[in-house]
Amino acid sequence: MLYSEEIGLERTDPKRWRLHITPLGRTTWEYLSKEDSEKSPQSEYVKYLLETGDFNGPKPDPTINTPLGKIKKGAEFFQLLQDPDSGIFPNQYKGPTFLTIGYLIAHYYAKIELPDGYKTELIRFIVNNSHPVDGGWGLHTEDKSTCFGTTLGYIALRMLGMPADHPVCVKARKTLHSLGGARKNPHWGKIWLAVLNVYKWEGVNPAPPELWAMPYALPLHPGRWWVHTRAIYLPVGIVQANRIQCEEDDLIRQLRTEIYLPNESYDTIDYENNRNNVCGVDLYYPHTKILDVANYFMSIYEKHRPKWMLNRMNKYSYDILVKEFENTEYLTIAPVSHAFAVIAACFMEGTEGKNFKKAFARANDSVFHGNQGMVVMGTNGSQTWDAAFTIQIFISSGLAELPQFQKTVERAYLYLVRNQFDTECREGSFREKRIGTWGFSTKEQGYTVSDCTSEALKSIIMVREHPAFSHLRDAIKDESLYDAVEIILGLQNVGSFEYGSFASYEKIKATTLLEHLNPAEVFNNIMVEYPYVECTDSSVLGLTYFHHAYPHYKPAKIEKTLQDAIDYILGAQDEDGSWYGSWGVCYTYAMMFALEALNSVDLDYLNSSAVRKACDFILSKQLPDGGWSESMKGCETHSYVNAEASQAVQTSWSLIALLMVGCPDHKAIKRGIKLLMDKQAPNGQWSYEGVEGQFNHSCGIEYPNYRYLFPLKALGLYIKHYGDEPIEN
Ligand code: LAN
Repeated sequence: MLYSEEIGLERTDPKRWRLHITPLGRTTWEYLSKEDSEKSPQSEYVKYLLETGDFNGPKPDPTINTPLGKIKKGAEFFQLLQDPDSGIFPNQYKGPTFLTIGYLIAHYYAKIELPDGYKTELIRFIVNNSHPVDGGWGLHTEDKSTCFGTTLGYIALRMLGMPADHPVCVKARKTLHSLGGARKNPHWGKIWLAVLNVYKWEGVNPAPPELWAMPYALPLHPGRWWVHTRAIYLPVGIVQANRIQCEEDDLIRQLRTEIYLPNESYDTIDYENNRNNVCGVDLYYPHTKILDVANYFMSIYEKHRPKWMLNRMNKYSYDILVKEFENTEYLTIAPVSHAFAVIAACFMEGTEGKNFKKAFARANDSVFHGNQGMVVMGTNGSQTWDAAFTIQIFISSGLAELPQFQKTVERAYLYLVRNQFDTECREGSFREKRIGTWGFSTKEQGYTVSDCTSEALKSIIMVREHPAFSHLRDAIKDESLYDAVEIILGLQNVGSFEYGSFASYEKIKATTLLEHLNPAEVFNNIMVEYPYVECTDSSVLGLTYFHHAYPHYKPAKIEKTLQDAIDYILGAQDEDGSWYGSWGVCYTYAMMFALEALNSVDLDYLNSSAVRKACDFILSKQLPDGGWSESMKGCETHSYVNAEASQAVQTSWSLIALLMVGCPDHKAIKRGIKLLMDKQAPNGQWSYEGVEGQFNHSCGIEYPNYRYLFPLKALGLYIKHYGDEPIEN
């Protein structure tokens, strides 16, 4: 039973929610009136997502005992989660707890009410994800309570209308006080507190917009930072330099008395001396002395910045922000930057301003409903990424041969075709060429991701080469694939320590020494791009597929790129045979990608000692029940840490890795397959067992479609190697 139900919290009627989806994959939730909801039926995937109780899953069949039987049942289930019109698999891409606050403060600042039903469901989500023991919140939903998470969770509940004497608030406040009170927030927390007008700007380390006006040649220029950090600090610069704050009202006055320790008072806190005062529990990555010195000088400068300079900097950085709006259909890269950008636009243009209105209209794109309630997600979805894996896995596991599964592939393919970028970014927005590539979610969001492009490219080639889909071959032209390839080739890093690798969104543009200036305190590796082994693996896969399909297209260049990438991957392998994964949990995730990439250039168990070492590592982690299970703790500690019990996703990743490279330990593999099959419910469903993804070494994020997709892939590979024999005890 959900905690919100246990304590009798109000909820909306799940049957009245509808999910609107555009052909470009934009998702927005609407709560209909009772009459309207009776007129329009709810789609199956919404019933599933909200657990309304009347989801018509496939007919359960407890007699299935072959891998192929399980694959078909699993695919039958998964198909129902696809929106037939757009081809996407909408899902609540949840985990981070620091995103809803921006959405709420942006509304509060602009004085605009939330849509119907949202408040009730946002409250439910926060309450359902509070820590079961102390009632606080962490950085992500499976974390221990932190000052950052608890402050933001508490304030969000209060802004959403929960009274301070509600038992949930009383408990959370107690935890917040035990963590030192709101004064102990890390940088991003302090910024939000200051914008809400419950903390003073003197107590926030500066992020001046002037940085943008420096010459680009300087390695420090924000245009060289990691795209997310850059996109956040651009509007933050405006918000902070202008000391933007919500108008004081009763709630704000009350919050000022609630979030600090009982013996502290909002008016007497020495804000300046609290700039670097961060709760020990939160402090993953304490900032450096260099940053302290830089902050010291920047804050002196800020105090004396002349008005004319401020106006000039406002204009200068707002011009760049407007370009970011235009490049992303007003979404900006993700919800943190979006909330700050909406506030900056409101300040610069007012609520009648054209850019403000357009940006505000996008506020609900990342808000997603689920059975636990509503939450602001890490991005506006995972549409492209999921579509690409669906295609690949439906084809590789043989499902695409069967007529009843072909529509799923077709729809996902057409989604990818529609969502390839076909315009360039505005001049002067510090963005690279993007025509021909794909992002993680939608075309509208507009940010090229190296591996998303490569996985999409690979999927498209797979469909075009498959006889069942010959009628769709011309939905995309060869030239459009060449565009993608050109950009992938250009994304390979050539610097000395990362030679041959691929980063996430762009080529590495500045030294990692910039990490010394990372002000965030709760995330590592956010200042610049880094080489990522998974991104490199996917790039290898995209390029090898392309190279086989188009052997005459720049073969020498592609072969050289592949060779360098493979050398990078081999060089990045740890002594014990493992690879550290940055975007999934953790070693298991990276091992799967790495071994598939190595296999695509014909390295396998027999001919490669690196592969054998990797297989030994994986086998050494198999649990007595035949499965695998890695905990997200290892992401922080950079070591393999077991989770409590075997998980279908982790087991699939390990099996895929072993099967890809022909690991000969049939017995071990078969035990894993057996566990995977046993975990499937008779109607084809696999249940959630633990967080699958992560970012910046500290934050967990769920990928709800992984538990359907990767088991299908593992089972499909098993059949290829060992046939479709029944697997009994
Ligand atoms: C994602 C999600 C997808 C992910 C993969 C494609 C899986 C990866 O291989 C490349 C990086 C990428 C695109 C990625 C980057 C960082 C994101 C956007 C996220 C983990 C989802 C949320 C996160 C974003 C930065 C959250 C906001 C927080 C900050 C620290 C800025």
